[in-house]
Amino acid sequence: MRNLQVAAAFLEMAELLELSGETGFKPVAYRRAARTLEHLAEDIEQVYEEGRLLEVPGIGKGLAGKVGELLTRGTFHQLEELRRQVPRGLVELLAVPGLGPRTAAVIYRHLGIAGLGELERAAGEGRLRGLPGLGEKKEANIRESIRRLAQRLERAPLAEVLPLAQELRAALAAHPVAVRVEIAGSIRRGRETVKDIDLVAASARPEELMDHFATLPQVAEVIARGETKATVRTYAGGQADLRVVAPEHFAAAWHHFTGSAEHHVRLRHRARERGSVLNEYGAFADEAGLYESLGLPFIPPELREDAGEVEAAEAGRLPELIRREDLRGDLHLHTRWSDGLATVAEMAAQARKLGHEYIAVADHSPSLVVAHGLDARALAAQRAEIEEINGQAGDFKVFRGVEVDILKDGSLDLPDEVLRELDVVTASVHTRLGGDAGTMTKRLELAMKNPHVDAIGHPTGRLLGRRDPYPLDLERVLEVAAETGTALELNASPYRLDLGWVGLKRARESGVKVVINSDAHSTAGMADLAWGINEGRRGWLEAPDVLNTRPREDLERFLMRKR
Ligand code: DGT
Ligand code: CA
Ligand code: ZN
Repeated sequence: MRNLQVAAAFLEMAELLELSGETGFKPVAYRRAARTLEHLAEDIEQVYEEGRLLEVPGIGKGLAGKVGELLTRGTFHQLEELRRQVPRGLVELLAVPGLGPRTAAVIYRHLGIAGLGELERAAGEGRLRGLPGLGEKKEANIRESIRRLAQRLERAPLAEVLPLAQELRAALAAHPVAVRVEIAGSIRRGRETVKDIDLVAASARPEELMDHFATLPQVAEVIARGETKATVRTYAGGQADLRVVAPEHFAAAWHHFTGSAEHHVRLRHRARERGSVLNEYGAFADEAGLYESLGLPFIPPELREDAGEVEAAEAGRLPELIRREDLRGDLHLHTRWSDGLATVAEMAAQARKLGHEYIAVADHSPSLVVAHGLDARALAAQRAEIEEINGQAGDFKVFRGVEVDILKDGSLDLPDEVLRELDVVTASVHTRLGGDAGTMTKRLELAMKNPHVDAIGHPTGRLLGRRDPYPLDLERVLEVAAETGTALELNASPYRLDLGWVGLKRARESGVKVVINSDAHSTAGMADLAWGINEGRRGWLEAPDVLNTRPREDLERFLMRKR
Protein backbone atom coordinates (compact mmCIF):
# COMPACT_ATOMS: atom_id res chain seq x y z
CA MET A 1 0.00 0.00 0.00
CA ARG A 2 2.63 2.50 1.08
CA ASN A 3 4.73 1.67 -1.98
CA LEU A 4 2.00 2.88 -4.31
CA GLN A 5 1.47 6.04 -2.29
CA VAL A 6 5.13 6.97 -2.36
CA ALA A 7 5.13 6.21 -6.09
CA ALA A 8 2.09 8.44 -6.58
CA ALA A 9 3.77 11.33 -4.74
CA PHE A 10 6.86 10.96 -6.94
CA LEU A 11 4.74 10.91 -10.10
CA GLU A 12 2.94 14.02 -8.92
CA MET A 13 6.32 15.63 -8.26
CA ALA A 14 7.51 14.78 -11.79
CA GLU A 15 4.37 16.29 -13.26
CA LEU A 16 4.57 19.44 -11.18
CA LEU A 17 8.21 19.90 -12.17
CA GLU A 18 7.32 19.62 -15.85
CA LEU A 19 4.33 21.90 -15.48
CA SER A 20 6.59 24.50 -13.97
CA GLY A 21 8.83 24.28 -17.02
CA GLU A 22 11.56 21.98 -15.72
CA THR A 23 12.94 19.89 -18.58
CA GLY A 24 16.12 18.33 -17.17
CA PHE A 25 16.76 14.95 -15.62
CA LYS A 26 14.83 15.60 -12.41
CA PRO A 27 11.33 14.66 -13.61
CA VAL A 28 12.82 11.60 -15.30
CA ALA A 29 14.46 10.51 -12.04
CA TYR A 30 11.22 10.90 -10.09
CA ARG A 31 9.33 8.91 -12.70
CA ARG A 32 11.87 6.14 -12.75
CA ALA A 33 11.82 5.89 -8.96
CA ALA A 34 8.01 5.81 -9.04
CA ARG A 35 8.00 2.93 -11.51
CA THR A 36 10.51 0.99 -9.43
CA LEU A 37 8.35 1.45 -6.34
CA GLU A 38 5.23 0.30 -8.15
CA HIS A 39 6.90 -3.00 -8.90
CA LEU A 40 8.87 -3.41 -5.69
CA ALA A 41 7.80 -6.62 -3.97
CA GLU A 42 9.15 -5.49 -0.60
CA ASP A 43 7.36 -3.07 1.69
CA ILE A 44 9.15 0.28 1.31
CA GLU A 45 8.43 1.12 4.93
CA GLN A 46 10.35 -1.92 6.02
CA VAL A 47 13.21 -1.14 3.65
CA TYR A 48 13.30 2.34 5.17
CA GLU A 49 13.28 1.12 8.74
CA GLU A 50 16.13 -1.26 8.00
CA GLY A 51 18.11 1.61 6.45
CA ARG A 52 18.29 -0.06 3.03
CA LEU A 53 16.70 2.65 0.87
CA LEU A 54 19.88 3.28 -1.10
CA GLU A 55 19.83 -0.34 -2.27
CA VAL A 56 16.61 0.28 -4.19
CA PRO A 57 17.47 0.91 -7.87
CA GLY A 58 16.92 4.53 -8.89
CA ILE A 59 16.89 5.85 -5.33
CA GLY A 60 19.87 8.01 -4.48
CA LYS A 61 20.53 10.16 -1.43
CA GLY A 62 18.14 12.95 -2.44
CA LEU A 63 15.19 10.69 -3.16
CA ALA A 64 15.89 8.56 -0.10
CA GLY A 65 15.44 11.65 2.06
CA LYS A 66 12.11 12.31 0.38
CA VAL A 67 10.94 8.74 0.89
CA GLY A 68 11.76 9.14 4.57
CA GLU A 69 9.82 12.39 4.78
CA LEU A 70 6.86 10.84 2.95
CA LEU A 71 6.74 7.85 5.25
CA THR A 72 6.91 9.93 8.40
CA ARG A 73 4.93 13.05 7.38
CA GLY A 74 2.83 11.91 4.40
CA THR A 75 4.39 14.58 2.19
CA PHE A 76 7.74 16.28 1.53
CA HIS A 77 8.93 19.84 1.46
CA GLN A 78 9.53 20.39 -2.28
CA LEU A 79 6.23 18.75 -3.15
CA GLU A 80 4.34 21.10 -0.85
CA GLU A 81 6.26 24.05 -2.29
CA LEU A 82 5.42 23.14 -5.90
CA ARG A 83 1.79 22.46 -5.03
CA ARG A 84 1.61 26.06 -3.85
CA GLN A 85 3.34 27.45 -6.94
CA VAL A 86 1.67 25.56 -9.79
CA PRO A 87 -1.89 26.75 -10.48
CA ARG A 88 -4.43 24.11 -9.57
CA GLY A 89 -6.29 24.48 -12.85
CA LEU A 90 -3.11 23.62 -14.68
CA VAL A 91 -2.70 20.40 -12.68
CA GLU A 92 -6.31 19.63 -13.46
CA LEU A 93 -5.49 19.51 -17.18
CA LEU A 94 -3.29 16.46 -16.59
CA ALA A 95 -6.34 14.39 -15.75
CA VAL A 96 -7.12 14.39 -19.48
CA PRO A 97 -5.77 11.07 -20.82
CA GLY A 98 -3.08 11.68 -23.41
CA LEU A 99 -2.43 15.24 -22.30
CA GLY A 100 1.03 15.38 -20.74
CA PRO A 101 2.62 18.13 -18.63
CA ARG A 102 4.58 19.57 -21.58
CA THR A 103 1.46 20.09 -23.68
CA ALA A 104 -0.45 21.39 -20.66
CA ALA A 105 2.33 23.91 -20.04
CA VAL A 106 2.18 25.04 -23.69
CA ILE A 107 -1.59 25.50 -23.55
CA TYR A 108 -1.27 27.44 -20.32
CA ARG A 109 1.51 29.68 -21.61
CA HIS A 110 -0.20 30.57 -24.88
CA LEU A 111 -3.87 30.68 -23.98
CA GLY A 112 -3.76 31.14 -20.23
CA ILE A 113 -6.02 28.12 -19.89
CA ALA A 114 -6.02 26.57 -16.45
CA GLY A 115 -9.04 24.37 -15.89
CA LEU A 116 -10.95 21.59 -17.62
CA GLY A 117 -13.96 23.73 -18.47
CA GLU A 118 -11.82 26.31 -20.24
CA LEU A 119 -9.89 23.59 -22.05
CA GLU A 120 -13.08 21.96 -23.24
CA ARG A 121 -14.35 25.25 -24.62
CA ALA A 122 -11.04 26.07 -26.34
CA ALA A 123 -10.88 22.61 -27.93
CA GLY A 124 -14.49 22.94 -29.09
CA GLU A 125 -13.78 26.32 -30.66
CA GLY A 126 -10.67 25.06 -32.45
CA ARG A 127 -8.29 27.29 -30.55
CA LEU A 128 -5.78 24.57 -29.68
CA ARG A 129 -4.72 23.71 -33.22
CA GLY A 130 -1.75 25.76 -34.29
CA LEU A 131 -0.12 25.88 -30.88
CA PRO A 132 3.40 24.38 -30.87
CA GLY A 133 3.08 20.60 -31.21
CA LEU A 134 -0.70 20.68 -31.55
CA GLY A 135 -2.65 19.92 -34.72
CA GLU A 136 -6.26 19.28 -35.63
CA LYS A 137 -5.98 15.59 -34.82
CA LYS A 138 -4.53 16.14 -31.36
CA GLU A 139 -7.23 18.72 -30.69
CA ALA A 140 -9.93 16.21 -31.62
CA ASN A 141 -8.30 13.62 -29.34
CA ILE A 142 -8.33 16.06 -26.46
CA ARG A 143 -12.02 16.75 -27.03
CA GLU A 144 -12.81 13.05 -26.96
CA SER A 145 -10.64 12.46 -23.90
CA ILE A 146 -12.40 15.21 -21.96
CA ARG A 147 -15.73 13.61 -22.73
CA ARG A 148 -14.61 10.22 -21.42
CA LEU A 149 -12.92 11.80 -18.43
CA ALA A 150 -16.13 13.47 -17.34
CA GLN A 151 -17.73 10.03 -17.03
CA ARG A 152 -14.79 8.54 -15.23
CA LEU A 153 -14.26 11.33 -12.72
CA GLU A 154 -17.57 10.48 -11.13
CA ARG A 155 -16.31 7.19 -9.72
CA ALA A 156 -12.78 5.94 -9.08
CA PRO A 157 -11.68 2.33 -8.62
CA LEU A 158 -11.65 1.36 -4.93
CA ALA A 159 -7.94 0.51 -5.09
CA GLU A 160 -7.08 4.10 -6.03
CA VAL A 161 -9.02 5.57 -3.12
CA LEU A 162 -8.75 3.11 -0.22
CA PRO A 163 -5.13 3.91 0.76
CA LEU A 164 -5.95 7.61 1.00
CA ALA A 165 -9.10 6.88 2.99
CA GLN A 166 -7.04 4.78 5.42
CA GLU A 167 -4.47 7.53 5.71
CA LEU A 168 -7.12 10.15 6.49
CA ARG A 169 -8.74 7.84 9.00
CA ALA A 170 -5.44 7.23 10.79
CA ALA A 171 -4.55 10.94 10.80
CA LEU A 172 -7.91 11.85 12.34
CA ALA A 173 -7.82 8.99 14.82
CA ALA A 174 -4.43 10.20 16.06
CA HIS A 175 -5.93 13.50 17.22
CA PRO A 176 -6.48 13.72 20.99
CA VAL A 177 -10.17 14.74 20.76
CA ALA A 178 -11.04 11.75 18.53
CA VAL A 179 -12.58 8.83 20.40
CA ARG A 180 -12.96 6.74 17.28
CA VAL A 181 -12.78 7.29 13.52
CA GLU A 182 -13.90 4.85 10.83
CA ILE A 183 -14.38 4.66 7.08
CA ALA A 184 -18.03 4.38 5.99
CA GLY A 185 -19.93 4.58 2.69
CA SER A 186 -19.26 2.54 -0.41
CA ILE A 187 -15.59 2.10 0.54
CA ARG A 188 -16.55 0.17 3.66
CA ARG A 189 -19.00 -1.89 1.65
CA GLY A 190 -16.13 -2.68 -0.72
CA ARG A 191 -17.80 -1.44 -3.89
CA GLU A 192 -15.45 -1.76 -6.85
CA THR A 193 -15.75 1.95 -7.66
CA VAL A 194 -16.51 4.81 -5.30
CA LYS A 195 -17.69 8.39 -5.58
CA ASP A 196 -16.11 9.86 -2.45
CA ILE A 197 -14.58 9.07 0.93
CA ASP A 198 -17.00 8.96 3.88
CA LEU A 199 -15.55 9.19 7.38
CA VAL A 200 -17.42 9.03 10.66
CA ALA A 201 -15.87 10.13 13.95
CA ALA A 202 -16.89 10.03 17.58
CA SER A 203 -15.83 13.07 19.53
CA ALA A 204 -17.19 15.47 22.11
CA ARG A 205 -15.34 18.32 20.38
CA PRO A 206 -16.30 18.27 16.69
CA GLU A 207 -14.93 21.77 15.95
CA GLU A 208 -11.38 20.82 16.89
CA LEU A 209 -11.49 17.60 14.92
CA MET A 210 -12.78 19.39 11.84
CA ASP A 211 -10.06 22.04 12.18
CA HIS A 212 -7.52 19.23 12.21
CA PHE A 213 -9.19 17.63 9.16
CA ALA A 214 -8.99 20.90 7.20
CA THR A 215 -5.24 21.20 7.77
CA LEU A 216 -4.16 17.63 6.92
CA PRO A 217 -1.43 17.56 4.25
CA GLN A 218 -3.66 15.47 1.95
CA VAL A 219 -6.36 18.13 1.94
CA ALA A 220 -6.27 20.75 -0.81
CA GLU A 221 -9.37 22.77 0.01
CA VAL A 222 -12.41 22.88 2.29
CA ILE A 223 -15.56 22.82 0.16
CA ALA A 224 -18.17 23.05 2.89
CA ARG A 225 -18.25 23.10 6.63
CA GLY A 226 -21.08 22.90 9.14
CA GLU A 227 -21.23 22.21 12.86
CA THR A 228 -20.64 18.48 12.61
CA LYS A 229 -19.84 17.89 8.96
CA ALA A 230 -17.01 18.98 6.69
CA THR A 231 -16.41 18.24 3.01
CA VAL A 232 -12.97 18.68 1.52
CA ARG A 233 -11.22 18.16 -1.79
CA THR A 234 -8.02 16.12 -1.58
CA TYR A 235 -4.91 16.51 -3.69
CA ALA A 236 -5.75 13.15 -5.24
CA GLY A 237 -8.73 14.94 -6.79
CA GLY A 238 -11.70 13.42 -4.99
CA GLN A 239 -13.86 14.58 -2.10
CA ALA A 240 -13.92 13.40 1.48
CA ASP A 241 -16.74 13.91 3.98
CA LEU A 242 -16.25 13.85 7.72
CA ARG A 243 -19.20 13.59 10.10
CA VAL A 244 -18.57 13.96 13.80
CA VAL A 245 -21.08 12.57 16.29
CA ALA A 246 -21.27 12.16 20.05
CA PRO A 247 -19.63 8.90 21.16
CA GLU A 248 -22.94 7.31 22.24
CA HIS A 249 -24.32 7.76 18.70
CA PHE A 250 -21.26 6.43 16.94
CA ALA A 251 -22.47 2.93 16.09
CA ALA A 252 -25.78 4.18 14.70
CA ALA A 253 -24.09 6.92 12.68
CA TRP A 254 -21.39 4.61 11.35
CA HIS A 255 -24.08 2.20 10.29
CA HIS A 256 -26.16 4.97 8.72
CA PHE A 257 -23.31 6.41 6.68
CA THR A 258 -22.14 2.97 5.61
CA GLY A 259 -25.36 2.43 3.70
CA SER A 260 -26.42 1.39 1.29
CA ALA A 261 -29.46 3.61 1.15
CA GLU A 262 -31.41 0.61 -0.25
CA HIS A 263 -30.35 -1.65 2.62
CA HIS A 264 -31.52 1.03 5.04
CA VAL A 265 -34.91 1.29 3.41
CA ARG A 266 -35.40 -2.41 4.13
CA LEU A 267 -34.23 -2.07 7.72
CA ARG A 268 -36.42 0.96 8.41
CA HIS A 269 -39.39 -0.89 7.03
CA ARG A 270 -38.63 -3.78 9.34
CA ALA A 271 -38.21 -1.43 12.29
CA ARG A 272 -41.62 0.11 11.62
CA GLU A 273 -43.25 -3.30 11.49
CA ARG A 274 -41.76 -4.03 14.86
CA GLY A 275 -42.96 -0.71 16.25
CA SER A 276 -39.54 0.96 16.52
CA VAL A 277 -37.59 3.55 14.54
CA LEU A 278 -34.15 3.40 12.99
CA ASN A 279 -32.03 6.48 12.37
CA GLU A 280 -28.49 7.72 12.87
CA TYR A 281 -29.23 8.91 16.43
CA GLY A 282 -29.91 5.51 18.02
CA ALA A 283 -27.77 4.52 20.99
CA PHE A 284 -26.13 1.15 20.38
CA ALA A 285 -22.88 -0.24 21.71
CA ASP A 286 -22.04 -1.54 18.26
CA GLU A 287 -23.63 -2.48 14.95
CA ALA A 288 -24.38 -5.99 16.16
CA GLY A 289 -26.56 -4.39 18.82
CA LEU A 290 -28.38 -2.39 16.18
CA TYR A 291 -29.16 -5.49 14.14
CA GLU A 292 -30.10 -7.36 17.28
CA SER A 293 -32.69 -4.66 18.06
CA LEU A 294 -34.27 -5.62 14.73
CA GLY A 295 -34.16 -9.31 15.57
CA LEU A 296 -31.36 -9.94 13.05
CA PRO A 297 -27.81 -11.26 13.18
CA PHE A 298 -25.00 -8.88 12.16
CA ILE A 299 -24.98 -8.33 8.40
CA PRO A 300 -21.46 -7.73 7.02
CA PRO A 301 -21.06 -4.38 5.20
CA GLU A 302 -20.24 -6.10 1.89
CA LEU A 303 -23.73 -7.60 1.81
CA ARG A 304 -25.67 -4.41 2.56
CA GLU A 305 -27.05 -3.86 -0.94
CA ASP A 306 -30.63 -5.07 -0.60
CA ALA A 307 -29.73 -8.14 -2.63
CA GLY A 308 -31.57 -10.56 -0.37
CA GLU A 309 -29.37 -10.14 2.72
CA VAL A 310 -32.17 -9.06 5.07
CA GLU A 311 -34.27 -12.11 4.13
CA ALA A 312 -31.24 -14.39 4.46
CA ALA A 313 -30.41 -12.90 7.86
CA GLU A 314 -33.98 -13.41 8.99
CA ALA A 315 -33.87 -17.05 7.90
CA GLY A 316 -30.46 -17.61 9.54
CA ARG A 317 -28.94 -18.29 6.15
CA LEU A 318 -26.29 -15.60 5.78
CA PRO A 319 -23.23 -16.98 4.00
CA GLU A 320 -20.00 -17.55 5.89
CA LEU A 321 -18.00 -15.22 3.66
CA ILE A 322 -14.66 -16.23 2.21
CA ARG A 323 -11.51 -14.65 3.73
CA ARG A 324 -8.06 -14.05 2.30
CA GLU A 325 -6.61 -16.82 4.52
CA ASP A 326 -8.86 -19.32 2.78
CA LEU A 327 -6.93 -19.04 -0.50
CA ARG A 328 -4.17 -21.58 -0.96
CA GLY A 329 -2.89 -20.54 -4.35
CA ASP A 330 -3.16 -18.42 -7.45
CA LEU A 331 -3.83 -20.01 -10.84
CA HIS A 332 -3.31 -17.17 -13.30
CA LEU A 333 0.18 -15.67 -13.32
CA HIS A 334 2.16 -14.20 -16.19
CA THR A 335 5.94 -14.42 -16.36
CA ARG A 336 8.71 -13.09 -18.57
CA TRP A 337 7.90 -15.89 -20.98
CA SER A 338 5.06 -13.64 -22.20
CA ASP A 339 4.32 -10.13 -20.91
CA GLY A 340 5.18 -10.53 -17.21
CA LEU A 341 8.10 -8.79 -15.50
CA ALA A 342 9.37 -11.64 -13.31
CA THR A 343 10.71 -15.14 -13.92
CA VAL A 344 8.83 -18.29 -12.96
CA ALA A 345 11.26 -18.76 -10.07
CA GLU A 346 10.69 -15.21 -8.81
CA MET A 347 6.92 -15.60 -8.97
CA ALA A 348 7.17 -18.94 -7.14
CA ALA A 349 9.36 -17.43 -4.42
CA GLN A 350 6.92 -14.56 -3.91
CA ALA A 351 4.00 -17.00 -3.81
CA ARG A 352 5.66 -18.93 -1.00
CA LYS A 353 6.19 -15.68 0.89
CA LEU A 354 2.48 -15.00 0.54
CA GLY A 355 1.75 -18.41 2.03
CA HIS A 356 0.53 -20.07 -1.15
CA GLU A 357 0.75 -23.85 -1.49
CA TYR A 358 0.61 -23.78 -5.29
CA ILE A 359 0.48 -21.49 -8.31
CA ALA A 360 -0.14 -21.92 -12.01
CA VAL A 361 1.88 -20.14 -14.64
CA ALA A 362 -0.57 -18.98 -17.30
CA ASP A 363 1.22 -17.06 -20.01
CA HIS A 364 -0.51 -15.92 -23.18
CA SER A 365 -0.99 -18.00 -26.33
CA PRO A 366 0.54 -17.23 -29.77
CA SER A 367 -2.15 -15.05 -31.35
CA LEU A 368 -1.64 -12.41 -28.66
CA VAL A 369 1.47 -11.18 -30.42
CA VAL A 370 1.72 -7.92 -28.46
CA ALA A 371 2.07 -10.01 -25.30
CA HIS A 372 4.62 -12.41 -26.84
CA GLY A 373 2.25 -15.37 -26.62
CA LEU A 374 3.79 -18.84 -26.32
CA ASP A 375 3.54 -21.56 -28.96
CA ALA A 376 3.90 -25.31 -28.36
CA ARG A 377 7.69 -25.14 -28.50
CA ALA A 378 7.97 -22.29 -26.04
CA LEU A 379 5.57 -24.11 -23.71
CA ALA A 380 7.77 -27.20 -23.87
CA ALA A 381 10.82 -25.13 -22.99
CA GLN A 382 8.91 -23.53 -20.14
CA ARG A 383 7.98 -26.98 -18.92
CA ALA A 384 11.62 -27.82 -18.33
CA GLU A 385 12.07 -24.68 -16.27
CA ILE A 386 8.97 -25.40 -14.19
CA GLU A 387 9.96 -28.99 -13.57
CA GLU A 388 13.33 -27.91 -12.32
CA ILE A 389 11.68 -25.52 -9.84
CA ASN A 390 9.25 -28.21 -8.72
CA GLY A 391 12.17 -30.58 -8.19
CA GLN A 392 13.46 -28.29 -5.44
CA ALA A 393 10.19 -26.94 -4.12
CA GLY A 394 9.22 -29.54 -1.52
CA ASP A 395 5.48 -29.34 -0.89
CA PHE A 396 5.01 -26.24 -3.00
CA LYS A 397 3.94 -26.83 -6.60
CA VAL A 398 4.02 -24.80 -9.78
CA PHE A 399 1.29 -26.02 -12.12
CA ARG A 400 1.84 -25.71 -15.84
CA GLY A 401 -0.86 -23.66 -17.44
CA VAL A 402 -1.74 -21.22 -20.14
CA GLU A 403 -4.14 -18.37 -20.72
CA VAL A 404 -5.30 -19.47 -24.14
CA ASP A 405 -7.11 -17.03 -26.40
CA ILE A 406 -10.66 -17.75 -27.45
CA LEU A 407 -10.65 -16.93 -31.15
CA LYS A 408 -13.43 -15.26 -33.07
CA ASP A 409 -15.26 -18.52 -33.88
CA GLY A 410 -14.94 -19.91 -30.35
CA SER A 411 -12.03 -22.19 -31.21
CA LEU A 412 -8.87 -22.00 -29.12
CA ASP A 413 -5.50 -20.58 -30.00
CA LEU A 414 -3.62 -23.81 -29.21
CA PRO A 415 -4.36 -27.36 -30.43
CA ASP A 416 -5.89 -29.95 -28.11
CA GLU A 417 -2.65 -32.00 -28.02
CA VAL A 418 -0.90 -29.04 -26.45
CA LEU A 419 -3.68 -28.19 -24.01
CA ARG A 420 -3.96 -31.82 -22.90
CA GLU A 421 -0.40 -31.74 -21.61
CA LEU A 422 -1.03 -28.77 -19.30
CA ASP A 423 -2.33 -28.86 -15.73
CA VAL A 424 -4.54 -25.77 -15.83
CA VAL A 425 -6.08 -24.17 -18.92
CA THR A 426 -7.75 -20.79 -18.60
CA ALA A 427 -9.47 -19.57 -21.75
CA SER A 428 -10.04 -15.84 -22.27
CA VAL A 429 -11.32 -13.43 -24.88
CA HIS A 430 -8.85 -10.64 -25.65
CA THR A 431 -9.72 -9.65 -29.19
CA ARG A 432 -12.83 -8.92 -31.24
CA LEU A 433 -14.73 -7.74 -28.21
CA GLY A 434 -17.33 -6.01 -30.35
CA GLY A 435 -19.59 -9.00 -31.09
CA ASP A 436 -23.27 -9.10 -30.11
CA ALA A 437 -24.53 -11.10 -27.12
CA GLY A 438 -25.29 -14.15 -29.26
CA THR A 439 -21.80 -14.26 -30.75
CA MET A 440 -19.94 -13.60 -27.51
CA THR A 441 -22.01 -16.14 -25.56
CA LYS A 442 -21.40 -18.75 -28.26
CA ARG A 443 -17.64 -18.16 -28.13
CA LEU A 444 -17.55 -18.77 -24.37
CA GLU A 445 -19.88 -21.73 -24.73
CA LEU A 446 -17.66 -23.45 -27.29
CA ALA A 447 -14.55 -22.76 -25.20
CA MET A 448 -16.19 -24.31 -22.12
CA LYS A 449 -17.13 -27.38 -24.13
CA ASN A 450 -13.47 -28.00 -24.93
CA PRO A 451 -12.49 -30.92 -22.68
CA HIS A 452 -9.23 -29.26 -21.60
CA VAL A 453 -10.52 -25.87 -20.52
CA ASP A 454 -10.69 -25.62 -16.73
CA ALA A 455 -11.76 -21.99 -16.37
CA ILE A 456 -12.88 -18.93 -18.30
CA GLY A 457 -10.65 -15.90 -17.58
CA HIS A 458 -12.17 -12.45 -16.86
CA PRO A 459 -15.52 -13.62 -18.29
CA THR A 460 -17.01 -10.26 -19.33
CA GLY A 461 -13.87 -8.37 -20.40
CA ARG A 462 -14.78 -5.22 -18.53
CA LEU A 463 -12.16 -2.67 -17.50
CA LEU A 464 -13.56 -0.45 -14.76
CA GLY A 465 -14.03 3.11 -15.94
CA ARG A 466 -12.47 2.30 -19.31
CA ARG A 467 -14.31 -0.49 -21.09
CA ASP A 468 -17.82 -1.84 -20.68
CA PRO A 469 -18.37 -5.60 -20.42
CA TYR A 470 -19.06 -7.19 -23.78
CA PRO A 471 -22.72 -8.18 -24.10
CA LEU A 472 -23.31 -11.68 -22.76
CA ASP A 473 -26.17 -14.00 -21.88
CA LEU A 474 -24.82 -14.71 -18.43
CA GLU A 475 -27.53 -17.23 -17.56
CA ARG A 476 -26.59 -19.31 -20.59
CA VAL A 477 -22.90 -19.09 -19.69
CA LEU A 478 -23.68 -20.29 -16.16
CA GLU A 479 -25.74 -23.14 -17.49
CA VAL A 480 -22.93 -24.40 -19.74
CA ALA A 481 -20.33 -23.82 -17.01
CA ALA A 482 -22.37 -25.99 -14.66
CA GLU A 483 -22.92 -28.68 -17.32
CA THR A 484 -19.28 -28.89 -18.35
CA GLY A 485 -17.77 -28.39 -14.91
CA THR A 486 -15.89 -25.29 -16.02
CA ALA A 487 -14.98 -22.72 -13.41
CA LEU A 488 -15.42 -18.99 -13.94
CA GLU A 489 -12.63 -16.67 -12.94
CA LEU A 490 -12.96 -13.82 -10.52
CA ASN A 491 -10.07 -11.79 -11.87
CA ALA A 492 -8.73 -9.89 -8.87
CA SER A 493 -7.07 -7.04 -10.73
CA PRO A 494 -8.72 -3.96 -9.16
CA TYR A 495 -9.39 -2.69 -12.69
CA ARG A 496 -11.26 -5.83 -13.70
CA LEU A 497 -12.97 -7.59 -10.77
CA ASP A 498 -14.53 -9.71 -13.43
CA LEU A 499 -16.79 -11.67 -12.87
CA GLY A 500 -18.39 -8.91 -10.76
CA TRP A 501 -20.41 -9.44 -7.61
CA VAL A 502 -23.85 -9.68 -9.20
CA GLY A 503 -22.63 -12.42 -11.54
CA LEU A 504 -20.72 -14.18 -8.75
CA LYS A 505 -23.84 -14.41 -6.66
CA ARG A 506 -25.64 -16.02 -9.58
CA ALA A 507 -22.68 -18.37 -10.19
CA ARG A 508 -22.86 -19.57 -6.60
CA GLU A 509 -26.60 -20.06 -6.83
CA SER A 510 -26.08 -22.06 -10.04
CA GLY A 511 -23.47 -24.32 -8.47
CA VAL A 512 -20.70 -22.98 -10.73
CA LYS A 513 -17.22 -23.01 -9.20
CA VAL A 514 -15.25 -19.77 -9.05
CA VAL A 515 -11.46 -19.38 -9.13
CA ILE A 516 -10.01 -16.16 -7.68
CA ASN A 517 -6.83 -15.23 -9.58
CA SER A 518 -4.54 -12.21 -9.43
CA ASP A 519 -3.60 -12.28 -13.15
CA ALA A 520 -0.36 -10.77 -11.85
CA HIS A 521 2.26 -9.58 -14.31
CA SER A 522 4.81 -8.91 -11.54
CA THR A 523 5.54 -10.18 -8.04
CA ALA A 524 3.88 -7.06 -6.59
CA GLY A 525 0.70 -7.78 -8.57
CA MET A 526 0.18 -11.02 -6.67
CA ALA A 527 -1.15 -9.01 -3.72
CA ASP A 528 -4.19 -8.11 -5.84
CA LEU A 529 -5.89 -11.27 -4.58
CA ALA A 530 -7.15 -9.15 -1.68
CA TRP A 531 -9.32 -7.11 -4.08
CA GLY A 532 -10.72 -10.35 -5.44
CA ILE A 533 -11.60 -11.55 -1.95
CA ASN A 534 -13.39 -8.29 -1.39
CA GLU A 535 -15.47 -8.69 -4.56
CA GLY A 536 -16.06 -12.37 -3.77
CA ARG A 537 -17.49 -11.43 -0.38
CA ARG A 538 -19.82 -8.97 -2.09
CA GLY A 539 -20.85 -11.90 -4.30
CA TRP A 540 -21.76 -13.99 -1.21
CA LEU A 541 -18.95 -16.50 -1.88
CA GLU A 542 -18.01 -19.01 0.77
CA ALA A 543 -14.68 -20.85 0.77
CA PRO A 544 -16.15 -24.07 -0.71
CA ASP A 545 -17.43 -22.11 -3.74
CA VAL A 546 -13.88 -21.23 -4.69
CA LEU A 547 -11.51 -23.72 -6.35
CA ASN A 548 -8.26 -22.33 -5.07
CA THR A 549 -9.26 -22.70 -1.44
CA ARG A 550 -8.84 -26.44 -1.92
CA PRO A 551 -5.82 -28.38 -0.73
CA ARG A 552 -3.57 -29.30 -3.62
CA GLU A 553 -4.61 -32.93 -4.07
CA ASP A 554 -8.22 -31.90 -4.00
CA LEU A 555 -7.62 -29.25 -6.66
CA GLU A 556 -5.72 -31.75 -8.79
CA ARG A 557 -8.73 -34.05 -8.71
CA PHE A 558 -10.93 -31.22 -10.00
CA LEU A 559 -8.46 -30.39 -12.76
CA MET A 560 -8.29 -34.04 -13.84
CA ARG A 561 -12.04 -34.35 -14.18
CA LYS A 562 -12.15 -32.49 -17.43
CA ARG A 563 -9.51 -34.33 -19.38
P1 DGT B 1 -20.90 6.33 -3.46
O1 DGT B 1 -20.42 7.48 -2.67
O2 DGT B 1 -21.76 6.70 -4.62
O3 DGT B 1 -19.77 5.47 -3.89
O4 DGT B 1 -21.84 5.43 -2.52
P2 DGT B 1 -22.20 5.67 -0.98
O5 DGT B 1 -23.06 4.54 -0.57
O6 DGT B 1 -20.97 5.91 -0.20
O7 DGT B 1 -23.11 6.97 -1.02
P3 DGT B 1 -22.97 8.39 -0.32
O8 DGT B 1 -21.55 8.79 -0.17
O9 DGT B 1 -23.84 9.30 -1.09
O10 DGT B 1 -23.62 8.19 1.11
C1 DGT B 1 -23.00 7.42 2.12
C2 DGT B 1 -24.05 6.72 2.91
O11 DGT B 1 -24.83 7.67 3.63
C3 DGT B 1 -25.04 5.96 2.08
O12 DGT B 1 -24.57 4.69 1.72
C4 DGT B 1 -26.23 5.93 2.99
C5 DGT B 1 -26.18 7.26 3.68
N1 DGT B 1 -27.00 8.24 2.94
C6 DGT B 1 -26.57 9.30 2.26
N2 DGT B 1 -27.59 9.96 1.72
C7 DGT B 1 -28.69 9.30 2.05
C8 DGT B 1 -30.08 9.49 1.79
O13 DGT B 1 -30.49 10.43 1.12
N3 DGT B 1 -30.92 8.58 2.33
C9 DGT B 1 -30.48 7.54 3.09
N4 DGT B 1 -31.33 6.66 3.59
N5 DGT B 1 -29.20 7.35 3.34
C10 DGT B 1 -28.32 8.20 2.84
CA1 CA C 1 -19.58 7.67 -0.58
ZN1 ZN D 1 -6.26 -12.06 -19.91
